[in-house]
Formats: sequence, C-alpha cells, structure tokens
Amino acid sequence: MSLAVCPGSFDPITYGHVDVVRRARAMFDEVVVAVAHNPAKRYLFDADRRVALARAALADLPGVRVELVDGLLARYCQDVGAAAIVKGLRGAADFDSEQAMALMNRHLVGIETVFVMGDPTLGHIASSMVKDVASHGGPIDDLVPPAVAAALHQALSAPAGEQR
Ligand code: COD
Repeated sequence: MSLAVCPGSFDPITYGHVDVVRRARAMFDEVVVAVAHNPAKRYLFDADRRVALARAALADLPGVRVELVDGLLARYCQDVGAAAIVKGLRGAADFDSEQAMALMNRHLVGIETVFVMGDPTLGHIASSMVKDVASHGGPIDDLVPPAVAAALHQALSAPAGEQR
C-alpha cells in the first residue's frame, strides 16, 4: 500500500485543494490530508473546524482521510510511513515557496515531495482570496464546496471573536 500526505492550512479547503487531493489519490493507494499549522498565517477557522470542513469536502473520495497534524510535518510523514508528500502548484509563485519546504522536509527525514499541476481552471482559487470575496458578499459557490460556503457566510457575518 503506497501512502501519500497532502498537507496544507486548508483555511478553508477549496475546490483547488480537492483537485490536488484527487490527483494524489490517482497516484497513491491511500492519501492523508494533513491539516497543519503555517506560522506565517492567521486563521479564520480554528484547527478542528478546518479538519471538519475538509472531511465534509472529501467524504466521497475513498482512500482519503483527513488528520490534524500538530508539529513537524516531516516527522508525521515518517511516523505514518508515507512514501511522499504531494503538493499542488498554481504557478511560479507557488514553486518559490514550495521548493524551500520540499528541500527542508527531505533534509529532515529524506521524504520526497511530488508536485502536481492543478487544474488551470482552478488556478485562481486561493483560500485567502475566497475569504476576501466572501467578506465582500461576492459569489463563492464555484470556488468551495457547499459546507465551506455556508461556514464562510456564517463566520464572516458573525461578530468578531465568535468565528469558530
Ligand atoms: N490549485 C493547485 N494547488 C493549490 C491550489 C489550487 N487552486 N490552492 C492551493 N493549492 C496548494 C498549495 O500550493 C499548497 O501546495 C497546498 O495546496 C496547500 O495550500 P494551503 O495554502 O492550504 O497551505 P499552506 O501553504 O499554508 O501549508 C503550509 C504547511 C501547513 C503545509 C506548512 O507550513 C507545514 O508543513 N507546517 C507544519 C510544520 C512544519 O513541518 N514546518 C516546517 C515546514 S518545512
């Protein structure tokens, strides 16, 4: 059984992420979607909510499970016996940041990162931009799964401090 880990912040999961997970699942027997912490980001949704939304979005994909990863991603990959990390690329800007992470993860535990080019029709989708569009009342139904759209509408209309 080959296992891959698809890590990310998933704040929240988008159709771009779902596309990358589908592509990873086509290459590996099992895929763990690892909801991890990026210290460079401030999150709208707490970690448990990001996990729950990712589980709802990926529920129809057999061989895919979602886990919260608290700590070093490379160590988690080693612990679960992952053959590779799979990441999505939208373009050159993604590559610049992903290259450093891939090299660091390989340095730490020897794990390789496989990059997949996402669907170009989803290349404009980023969690940050979806939140921005939603916060201005723009349409997001083509960008995120229905449960995520509902959670965004609720979170962005809630008073500050109640966004769980
Ligand atoms: N099309 C294709 N790919 C996409 C799209 C899209 N529309 N949208 C997003 N992606 C890809 C991104 O390029 C990325 O590869 C992946 O999906 C996840 O994206 P995000 O934005 O949800 O997640 P990031 O980039 O914030 O995730 C960073 C991690 C949380 C993975 C990283 O910080 C990490 O590994 N943290 C754990 C602690 C650790 O080990 N730190 C050392 C890292 S070397």
